[in-house]
Amino acid sequence: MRVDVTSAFDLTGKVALVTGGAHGIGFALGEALSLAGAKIAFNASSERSVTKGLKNYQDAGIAALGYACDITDEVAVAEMVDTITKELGTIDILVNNAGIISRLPMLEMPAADFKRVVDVDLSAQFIVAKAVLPGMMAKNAGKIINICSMMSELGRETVAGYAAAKGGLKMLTKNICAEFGSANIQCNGIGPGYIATQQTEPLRARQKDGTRHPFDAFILSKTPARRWGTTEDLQGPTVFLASAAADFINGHILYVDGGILASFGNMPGYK
Ligand code: NAP
Ligand code: GCO
Repeated sequence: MRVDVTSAFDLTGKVALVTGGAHGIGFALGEALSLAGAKIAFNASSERSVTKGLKNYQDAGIAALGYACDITDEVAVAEMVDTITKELGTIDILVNNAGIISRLPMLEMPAADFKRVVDVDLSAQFIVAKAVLPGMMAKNAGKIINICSMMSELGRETVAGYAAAKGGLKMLTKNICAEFGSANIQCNGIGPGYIATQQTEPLRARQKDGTRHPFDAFILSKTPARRWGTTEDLQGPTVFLASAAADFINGHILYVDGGILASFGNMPGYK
């Protein structure tokens, strides 16, 4: 049977929830899913951020609905999902995007820091997925996309909690695949490379002497594309994984990284 490739990417009639969707990567993914036809519900950690996010969607001509809750709060998440279901319908697509990072040498990192990052970047993704799965099971269809990271595969100095969480998120993705694939629910991950957002601003910041943070040159040297990624680079891959075109893809982490994971870098001086 020939696949109608034009309609395979159409998300018309679908309800998508994007956590952390007020700005940054989450906003870009909500925008993309909306452009593919989905109705957008986005989450943010506060009403203030929801208000900012609503303006961002409005400026983009998108009629999104915003819901404030701390995604580590299981009761609040259940209430948010219930409200979205009543106002928009059963959630068909979940993008588990919200996340934080703490950058400190491990010996200086309080255990509370480590725990909070794991709580938000891993445990909360479990909480939100667990809240939306019953609705997906009732429809015998659903898409969960977990936003992973280079740190789902690699470590680096100062990000112990973040790497532990994102590594765990890769395995949670595979576990949801294993446990719910028979209910026609596909759970995959997107692993962005280094993307120019608020979260990575400190790694690109101008120094007192006018040069950029040394990390900027480091990342450009490690990225075969020789550039930082943009949030737009993540839009097509997300629509793809949220669509019927990816119905037989499950438990996969799609790295959108300009080639970082494929290369351990070139000799100094090589372009
Ligand atoms: P960002 O600009 O810092 O945005 C993070 C979002 O998460 C914010 O919207 C924030 O909500 C939300 N959030 C944080 N804690 C929350 C909580 N407890 N409850 C609800 N929402 C919460 O980061 P970003 O660069 O867009 O990154 C988004 C995702 O991509 C994160 O999971 C990050 O780890 C991942 N990622 C980023 C990169 C990169 O290079 N930027 C690369 C790979 C993966 P508020 O708006 O309310 O603050
Ligand atoms: C860092 C960065 C990275 C990116 C991203 C890379 O401090 O190394 O913040 O962790 O956010 O996760 O994929």
